[in-house]
Amino acid sequence: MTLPVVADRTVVMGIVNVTEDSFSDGGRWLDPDTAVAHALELVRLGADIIDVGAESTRPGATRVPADVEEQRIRPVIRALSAEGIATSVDTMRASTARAAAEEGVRLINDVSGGLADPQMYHAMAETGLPVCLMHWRTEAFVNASGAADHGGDVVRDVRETLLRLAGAAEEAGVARELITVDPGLGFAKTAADNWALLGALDELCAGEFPVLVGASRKRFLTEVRAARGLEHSPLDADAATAAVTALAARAGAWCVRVHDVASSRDAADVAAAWKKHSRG
Ligand code: PMM
Repeated sequence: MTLPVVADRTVVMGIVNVTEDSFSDGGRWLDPDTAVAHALELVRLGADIIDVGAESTRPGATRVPADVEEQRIRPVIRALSAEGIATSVDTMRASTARAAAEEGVRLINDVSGGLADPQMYHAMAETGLPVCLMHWRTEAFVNASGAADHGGDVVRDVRETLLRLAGAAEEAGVARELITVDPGLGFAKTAADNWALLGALDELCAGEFPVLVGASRKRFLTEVRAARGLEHSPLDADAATAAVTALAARAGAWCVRVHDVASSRDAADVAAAWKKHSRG
């Protein structure tokens, strides 16, 4: 299997959370048929790949049992694979990653960077699938609340930690060209941490591994409107998300993971056209 890429454009990953409690769309796509229909609509609007997750990491969330996670994920990935649609599985469990691989998934997206389950790197290697390793400095891998100590330099911490995680994955047998990384915006990070990471995205994207950016509807983006006294629910943050997509694309991000695919695909296309026509 090869890494999902689109020539000259940032890949747009559409989110389908088959969960009860994700922070912006919890419960809406819990029924497999509804989840599949939503995914098909995201593809129509321009998604290149659909990220299917069954476990929320919102503040206050608790872990979903492994069997429930697997039961939620299997029918959705199976149906999308049958339609020829590329999927990724958002999971911290090796067993769920293996189940998703059986259903034809094209990428394993682990927000724990392979640390939550000691079997994960082996599962990644065995499936031969591309992987995304996300930075999340935490002890428990339960929910993303709180702010971790990043040693006074969050960019350095993220860069060094991701290289270490990638090294561990490689050691377990994951091919280097199948490894992608993610700074983990909003995962035990303050708004200032998130902005510092976005401000350093050029630098992060110039590193050895393709970079995925997951800013969609996160709290630090809702704060842009809150600062002006406007409505600022997660759903109000899609324009800010699309702005991040355009800038992330410009910085060289491989992929953006978003809820509102239409606006981010527009942004990715604009960034691609801009780059194509830029002089020098
Ligand atoms: N964020 C969430 C879930 N999965 N995966 C990656 N690779 N990067 C992210 O930033 C990320 C993720 C939380 O957002 P959601 O609850 O809306 O899916």
